[in-house]
Amino acid sequence: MARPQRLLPNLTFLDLRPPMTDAAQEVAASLSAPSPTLDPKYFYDERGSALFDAITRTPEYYPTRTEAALLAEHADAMASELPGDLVIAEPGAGGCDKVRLLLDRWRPSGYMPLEISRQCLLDATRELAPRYPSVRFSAVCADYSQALSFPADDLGPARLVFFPGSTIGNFEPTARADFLAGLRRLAGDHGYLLIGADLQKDPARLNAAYNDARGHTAAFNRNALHHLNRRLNCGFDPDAFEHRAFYNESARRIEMHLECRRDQTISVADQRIQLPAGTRIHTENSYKFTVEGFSRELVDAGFAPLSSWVDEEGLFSIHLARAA
Ligand code: AVI
Repeated sequence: MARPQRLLPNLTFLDLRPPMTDAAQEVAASLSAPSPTLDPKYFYDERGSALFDAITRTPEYYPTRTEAALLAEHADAMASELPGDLVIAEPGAGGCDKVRLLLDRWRPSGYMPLEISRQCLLDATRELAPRYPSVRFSAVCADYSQALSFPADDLGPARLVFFPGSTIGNFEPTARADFLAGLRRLAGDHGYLLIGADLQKDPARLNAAYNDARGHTAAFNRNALHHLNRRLNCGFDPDAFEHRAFYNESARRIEMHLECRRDQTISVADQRIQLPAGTRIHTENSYKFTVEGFSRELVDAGFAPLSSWVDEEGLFSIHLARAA
């Protein structure tokens, strides 16, 4: 069993060595399926993360700034429903940006970011820990499945699992139910969950958010192909793909696709895969919720909803629940 290393007086680092997936096999299988797909995780190399950051600052992409405003406005009301002594656990914490507001306002006794990118986790926590000397930082390098089976500490302070950004909307319904049940395990029997969920709304508003005028979302979508070219030498011509993003009203989700404008043959894992002009590679779904529907999903996962907060325009929701 790996042991935590002390990096700073208030920072430990535990490396669970997330297993490497066989990207070549995975990509070959998903691209040669009758309806080709790519896992959205391939958006995120260094450039993809920078492009996502740029998306969050566009006027059209409302979720990030709406959620941040809700957290700032209601942080005290949230704290009033929580025990005084808390450890915040954040799976997929990335650069630990969104938690800063909670660290400032709540001064929890501990913060445990769980993140697959070792470098990103080390950089973020080395920068953050000295600013909050009263907070114990326990950084854990882990993939989602390791993060969700990280043992709950039922003897210590209550654990609040923080999962912002409506990333939950990027899971398919069955995987989402499993993931929420995993968040319940991570929270433990005395724990809590604070989670963001983007709401159903006028399709025009949603379509604009995923087709920003500056073209950052289109570049982000195509970046999956640049990333795979670099990593697996696939030979995509990314400029020959059109970004397509639209709200599918019956499935209540934004779909993102890359549509091939001309015939292409790419190669991966010793396979050559034909992509005739007009082929669409489905790259992402982003499900949109209602407050009531999402609360039901929380109940199904073993949580008791406590409160939810929605902005005045009804764009985005934040839910606080405790372990049932
Ligand atoms: C990370 N996730 C919540 C974003 C979303 O809105 O589903 C990813 C994204 N895709 C295109 N724009 C943003």
